[in-house]
This record gives sequence, C-alpha cells and structure tokens, in this order.
Amino acid sequence: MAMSAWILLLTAGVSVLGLSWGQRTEPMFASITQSVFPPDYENNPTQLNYVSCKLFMSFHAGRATYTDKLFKFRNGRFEDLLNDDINEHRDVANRVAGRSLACVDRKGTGRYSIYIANYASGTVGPHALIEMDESSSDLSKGIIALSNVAEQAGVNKFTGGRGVVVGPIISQTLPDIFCDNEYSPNFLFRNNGDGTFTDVAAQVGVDDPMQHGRGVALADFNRDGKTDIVYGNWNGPHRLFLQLSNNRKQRFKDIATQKFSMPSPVRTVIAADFDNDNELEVFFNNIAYRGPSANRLFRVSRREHGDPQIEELNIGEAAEPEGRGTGAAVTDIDGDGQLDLLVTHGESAAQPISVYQVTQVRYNIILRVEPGSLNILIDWRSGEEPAGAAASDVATSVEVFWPDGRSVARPLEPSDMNKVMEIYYPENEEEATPVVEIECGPGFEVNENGRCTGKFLSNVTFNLPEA
Ligand SMILES: [Ca+2]
Ligand SMILES: [Ca+2]
Ligand SMILES: [Ca+2]
Ligand SMILES: [Ca+2]
Repeated sequence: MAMSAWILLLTAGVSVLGLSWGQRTEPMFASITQSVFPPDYENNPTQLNYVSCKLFMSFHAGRATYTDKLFKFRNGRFEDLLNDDINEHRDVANRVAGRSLACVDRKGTGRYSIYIANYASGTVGPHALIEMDESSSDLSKGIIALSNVAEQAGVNKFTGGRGVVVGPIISQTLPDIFCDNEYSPNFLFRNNGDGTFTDVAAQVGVDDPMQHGRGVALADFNRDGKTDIVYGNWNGPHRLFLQLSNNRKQRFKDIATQKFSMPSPVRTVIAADFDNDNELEVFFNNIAYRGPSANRLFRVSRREHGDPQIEELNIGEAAEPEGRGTGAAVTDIDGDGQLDLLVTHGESAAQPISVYQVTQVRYNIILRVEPGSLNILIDWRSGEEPAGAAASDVATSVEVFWPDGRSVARPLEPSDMNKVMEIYYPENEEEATPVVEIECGPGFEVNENGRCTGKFLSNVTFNLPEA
C-alpha cells in the first residue's frame, strides 16, 4: 500500500546552546539564480516548470472564467481528469475562484483528497474536497471518477479562502486542516478520526476573525512535539501561534514579537532551518505593489524556560525590495545538502524567478526528511563544523508516524551519516513497534509507548473536545 508518512521525531541526545552568534549581522542569502537557471530562461520566466502541483486554478472571487484542472499523465501526455466525460456532471470541475490547495489523506488510508480553498462570493464557491470515487473508477482502464466530498467531510464553508496547510496539528497522527481566510475567521478543521472534520479555530484561539490571511506554514518551533502555526496577514499583524502544552485544554498563543508581527503585503510564509543551526527560520515574502516592500527573515530559537526567542536576521540579497513576490519554496535545489530558497514573482508585472543559497551555514551535518510516496528518506551529510562552534545536537533515533497511527522507530548510528535511509510503511503490525531503547534528550522522557514526550506531558491523556 502506498502511504506517506507525516511525522518524524528526532530524539536529540545532547543539546549545547549558548553559541556565539557573531555572524548574525552577516547576510543570510546570496543569489545563485544565474547558476541554477540558464540565462535564457531568466528572460522568460513563464517557461519555467516550477509548479509541481497538478491542479491549476483561476483568480478573483466567486464565478471564474476557467474551471479547475487536475492533470494525470495518461496516454503519453498530461490529461485533465476534470474534463473527462465521467466527471462532467459530478460537481467537481467548479468554475469557482480558487486560491490555495493541499493534499490530505483524511482517513489515513494512503489515498489523498485535494482540499481546495476557494474564494467564495456570497453563497457561490464553498471550499471543496475532491477525491477519487473508488466504486465508480476503474484504474486498469484509466477511468477515474472524482467526487466532491466537502459536504460529507464538513468542510464546505463559504469564506475568502487564502492559505491552507495540512498536518497532524492537534490530532496525534491523522491530518487536520488549517485555513487562514480573508474577511472572515480562519478554520482549524480537526480530524474526527473518520475522515470528517470539525472547525475548532475559535475554540483553540486561531480564528483571527478581523485579519486577512495569506501565506501559512506549520512547524514545531519549540520542539515539544506539538505542531505550531505561522502565517502572514495581508497588511495586518503576522502570527506565530505556539500550541500550548501545559494543560489539557488545547490552545494556541500568539508569540509574535512587535517586529515579527509588523504588517506587510505578505504573500508567502516559509518555515525552515536554512542555516542548519537546529533552530527554525521564518521567511516572509512581501510583494512590492505600492512601492518597495522588502522580504524579511526571522530566527525562532528555543529557550529552556519560556517561549522561543524571535530575532530578525539580515536576509541579504533575498530582501528583493522591488520584488513582486507571489510565491516561494524551499528545497535543496542543487543537491549540496544546504537548503535553497526559490522565490517566484508576477501578478502585476513579469519578473524572473530568483534562487538563493544560504551563506551562513552553522553546521554541515544534517538529517533531513523527505516524505515520499512509499518511504521517508533520511539524508545524512557530514562536514566540518565551523571553527570555534560548540557541539551541536546529536540525533540518536528516528521515529516515523503514518497518518493511520502506525510508526517505526530505529536508532541512528554514526554509520548512518552520509547515507539515504529509507523507512518503509510497516505492512505487518509486528513491524510497527519501536524496536530500540530510545534515549531522550533534555526535557523529554520515554513514555509507556516507548516514545519520547515532554516530561510535563507524559501522564496527560488526550481528551479531544466533543464536537
Ligand atoms: Ca481571518
Ligand atoms: Ca510546538
Ligand atoms: Ca536556523
Ligand atoms: Ca543547496
């Protein structure tokens, strides 16, 4: 069964912080666009095939000029499934303005649905959830019937849809859905365990009703095993919602500092550890539409007692004050083990894509996880530590959870470095058990399931609020 895994816990053995950050004022990003994309392409950015998503949608609100499209490689070419006869009268090829989308394995079966954050106009264009109708499909003949299951899943709401992210936010392993919306409260759809959802955004404190969300990202900023939410509001205060873990009630707290929250015409938000120092950075991609608007970069550093510390970094060439940034992505585009930043532009004027590499790499030893269709790839690379740097965290084990709750744990040995490790979905129950004695890092201890959890959490039973 093809399944994709979500969660990975790295158990840090030793954590020595208190490094000297003498390089803080040095710029973080330098452009490598010229070496990554041939110059010819730079003059015609529309030719670049930078969008891996297979669904394209239209703009504005309510009724749209173009229907959604869902391309499948079939008959030697990409064909639009929504244009197939079988799907014509199934309420799936909406002529509705869409803004964002995400894939969600809502039942943990390994089959994805596509969540579509539409931008409604009145009662036209609720959020949609498209998936394959297995009983009406015949894969061997290439027949794929699609259904919009938004209503049965409880997500067919009308709003000014903007950003959407999917992950085990407040559920243990099943995917929840967070939408930051415009002119209306945000949604946090908690997975009820059966593929349906309940909006608990107001209950947990992330509804932000007066603000207009744009880019959004999920990350665990304080590494307590609970997913946190960061997003930008259009010319409004940006949010860093930390999920609280000190009581039974699920709540989020905005820990954004004044600088971090400073309103801007934001389009994209990315959370990643760009410089490999084991602390996450947040990148805000701002669009220059009424004068310059520089992009910004913050580091969110864990603190032993208290909320993470947020500091603005020198973003370097990725500031792009005149950039009409509309999208951005993070990946290791040149395969050198360091994350790179890719920024797209457009909307009000054509501008080339830009690619940046990180100039301030703290450590050249990383453990990076890439969820694939069948496995998790763990990529170790080693290198020289910067002169004078203290010892960094040591990853001692890795644990992978699948949406259906199965997990695999295994120790990490020094010999695992510089290798790609593949961890497969455990088809048999007996494989799906922690097989190692786990050594937990400071502040964590092994719970009854053999997993590391925050000490103050280890005896807490999770009681989800009733719908
Ligand atoms: Ca909102
Ligand atoms: Ca957290
Ligand atoms: Ca970092
Ligand atoms: Ca790279």
